[in-house]
Amino acid sequence: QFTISDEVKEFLNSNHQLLINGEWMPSSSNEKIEVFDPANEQLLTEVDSGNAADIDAAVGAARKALTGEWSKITSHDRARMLDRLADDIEANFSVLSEIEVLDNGMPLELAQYSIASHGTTLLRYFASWANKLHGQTIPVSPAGAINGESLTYTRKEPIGVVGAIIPWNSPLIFSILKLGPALAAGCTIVLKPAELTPISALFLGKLIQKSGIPPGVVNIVTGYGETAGQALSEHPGVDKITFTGSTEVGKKIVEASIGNLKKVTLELGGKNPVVIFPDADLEKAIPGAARACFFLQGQNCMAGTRLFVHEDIYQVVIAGIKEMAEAFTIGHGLIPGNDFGPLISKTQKERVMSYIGIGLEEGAELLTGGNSYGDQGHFVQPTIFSNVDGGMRIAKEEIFGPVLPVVTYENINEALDLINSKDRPLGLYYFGSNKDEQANILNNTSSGGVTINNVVGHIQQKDLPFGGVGPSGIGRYHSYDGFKNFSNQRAVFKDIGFRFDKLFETIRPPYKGSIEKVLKSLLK
Ligand code: TAP
Repeated sequence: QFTISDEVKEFLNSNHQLLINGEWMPSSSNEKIEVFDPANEQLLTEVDSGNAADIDAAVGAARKALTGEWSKITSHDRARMLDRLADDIEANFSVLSEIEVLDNGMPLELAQYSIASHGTTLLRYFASWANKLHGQTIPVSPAGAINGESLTYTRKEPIGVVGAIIPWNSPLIFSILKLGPALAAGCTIVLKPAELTPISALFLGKLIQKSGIPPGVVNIVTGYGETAGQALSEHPGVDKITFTGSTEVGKKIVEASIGNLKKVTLELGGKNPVVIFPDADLEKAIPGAARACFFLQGQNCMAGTRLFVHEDIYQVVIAGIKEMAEAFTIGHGLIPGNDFGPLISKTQKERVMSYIGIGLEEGAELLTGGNSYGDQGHFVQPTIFSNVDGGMRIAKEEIFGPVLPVVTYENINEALDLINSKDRPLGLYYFGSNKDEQANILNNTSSGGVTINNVVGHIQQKDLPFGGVGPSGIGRYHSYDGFKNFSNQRAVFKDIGFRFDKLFETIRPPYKGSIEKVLKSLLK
């Protein structure tokens, strides 16, 4: 019922190898990973399975490129190359969107929206920072200085070789988001896509080859997390890991990074609360809460998957969200009109179905959904549980699927208790108009970001720092903050001369005698 374009067919049928030092080469294991369309379980293609030896080769290439041709390219030219890459992504917009749908299962319109609104926009945004990596000029007054203050400076230098490990839920966007700031800052990179969705990164690799970015600056190693991902995190030649995925794997990455004390930026999971107050504009809050949960079938780190509704508006809200959940058209993302895709894999579907079973066992009331859908593909219906107690597992554990537990509360203190009953999430969504209550929520909760009366949220804004707190992450993405953490700040101090008598004026009498001899010999 849908067609795959000739260009995408040709790409899928091609030999997918690893991009190392600007060349496509086979993995040293010669093993392959099969890639399936999650909507119909058909084999799409196979990619090479990179292992530790391939990671080592890719890191070696990235290290060589870091101090080679790439280091001589000006920041203006780096910006130009990233802009060229964004142009090429836009020129291949329809092919890339189609690949993203086949690989991940998301509806075509969503793939198109995310590439346009998020992918290339952020790439161009980071390109625009490349030539603004300014250090500081700092007047310093060394003790004993005879020529006034020294105008000392700092310079921002690339942090080095970056290892990027990404999940399957928005594969193309995550590839772009990892490449953008690292390359803009002058780093080189080894990218490890998720084993379930490696295809768009490989297509991107072909565009990178055409962008003028020198060989070895971007290396792409497809492979399994426990082998390729682990080897990348442990590798002593990697200076920083930028990771998006589960909290569990995030912890493994921190452990693996200890060997050479890599810098680590982690965007992890969470069970993000959505709170609707009685004075909320329900025309916004109802579709907002439905989209917050069901966007990408709930497989989204920012998904609002715990809904807390004031008891006065509870019935209206759940009726509205039920209507929206039942209006989704489930099916293959390439069939026009379908707006609700499959889960990524059989394992993920089984996990979600088991949580639906847990919800029923816990005594929650199934308002809608609750079943898998169709006879092929990993579809699960949008599912809503009402009469949920905040302590139930479905209200506390991250399901990473289209399951929305709805809990009622009577007053703001109860709402705060519900929000805070789970460790700090990536995002918090708030619908309501009372300014005191807004302040109360902000002052008495903690999360990576907050979105008020909207669900598009802080994640979509290129200028806003995005990331988690506590178990939902370390460090920030997007914005200047997400860019500057790919640089080291190096202080350069220039001697401006000093005199002992001036220096000794600054030392208090009891210490003078004891340090005079040492200083004289050191500063002769
Ligand atoms: P993970 O299992 O954490 O996988 C993420 C990436 O890490 C994949 O490339 C995976 O490789 C790799 N990996 C697995 N084990 C590894 C190891 N020992 N060392 C290094 N890398 C390893 O997450 P997932 O299943 O893709 O996504 C689901 C979870 O990610 C959810 O909990 C969700 O909340 C979170 N998530 C968070 C965000 C943000 S923005 N915070 C975004 C998306 C997802 P393979 O897949 O190839 O094995």
